[in-house]
Amino acid sequence: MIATETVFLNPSPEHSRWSLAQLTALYELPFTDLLFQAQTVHRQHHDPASMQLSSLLSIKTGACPEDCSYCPQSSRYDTDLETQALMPLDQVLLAAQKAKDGGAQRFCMGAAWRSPTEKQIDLVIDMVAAVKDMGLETCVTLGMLKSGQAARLRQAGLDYYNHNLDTSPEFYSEIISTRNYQDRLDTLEHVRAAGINVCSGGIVGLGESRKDRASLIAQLANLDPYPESVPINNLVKVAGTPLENTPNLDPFEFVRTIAVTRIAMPKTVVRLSAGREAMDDSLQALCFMAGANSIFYGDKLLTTGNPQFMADQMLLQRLGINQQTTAVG
Ligand code: SAM
Ligand code: DTB
Ligand code: SF4
Repeated sequence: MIATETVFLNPSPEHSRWSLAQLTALYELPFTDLLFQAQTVHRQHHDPASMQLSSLLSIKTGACPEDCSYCPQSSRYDTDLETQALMPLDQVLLAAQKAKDGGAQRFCMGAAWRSPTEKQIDLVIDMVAAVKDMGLETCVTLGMLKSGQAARLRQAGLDYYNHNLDTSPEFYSEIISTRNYQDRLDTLEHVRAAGINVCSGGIVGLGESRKDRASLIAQLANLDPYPESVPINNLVKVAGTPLENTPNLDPFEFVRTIAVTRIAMPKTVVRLSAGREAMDDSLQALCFMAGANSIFYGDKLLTTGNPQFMADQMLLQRLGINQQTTAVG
């Protein structure tokens, strides 16, 4: 029997629930079988030659009270990071224009807050409205949100809110102690209820097990509906953070994570997020084969590096991949 016929778990209903056992079974398939399944699912829902491009800007940098052990922006770690108060609107708009001129479709603004105050939301609302007026899709990531704050952001025209579950519920307390898993789920619920598209994913290479990675994907895929956008970050090891010496994740395990994410959430846009600077072109191409159809585009993520804009242009051109043109309303 052909191996790919033995475990084809997704019957593609509108929303299927995924058990940990099913997702682990996918992870355990031979690599080529897993990629074949992921590519098959991918082609049922997406143009395989199309890539969504999002640019990032850190609008408030560092001095964060949270203790996420991967993050250079936590005030608890000595990471050589220059902190920066909330950026003025004109500087944000200059960066957004540069991103737009470079070809980005969405502009994501990130602030190192535990949760924003109403005053801070007022200032971010001005940014969202002005960036949207420029013809870009908007996304912000500001930490935990209350339901009224989500509603206000939606009214300002916000298209996406990014808030990651980061890892499995089982491994979570190894990584963060200052807020819990339920806090994260609550924020996602407020965002969903406000009518904002949900962008939520995770980070791998933290020292978690394969079971933890499968469990993270189960959490995301079993949200009803599942997120419209799922960023998969590979740990960027920053000196001074508790995880700076974590052993590298096997690159093929990273590709498997992309593939399982694609199969479990067929319609979502899977973003190959942090960690691309440490990946060569072939590994990125494998991630695209596995179902990643979005990247962060621009020379910087929030505080760490990302491939140069020209390098990405060349990579996409060599692979015959076009920039996605569809925009949300
Ligand atoms: N402070 C907000 C929050 O935590 O929701 C927003 C910004 S936070 C930097 C967004 C995400 O970036 C984190 O949830 C994590 O998945 C990812 N991230 C942060 N530091 C990273 C690192 N060193 N390597 C890879 N991903 C990272
Ligand atoms: C996401 O999942 N990854 C982005 C975005 N959402 C905000 C952030 C990556 C941060 C990487 C470390 C840094 O540059 O500070
Ligand atoms: Fe703060 Fe977000 Fe970094 Fe955690 S991930 S320390 S909440 S900026």
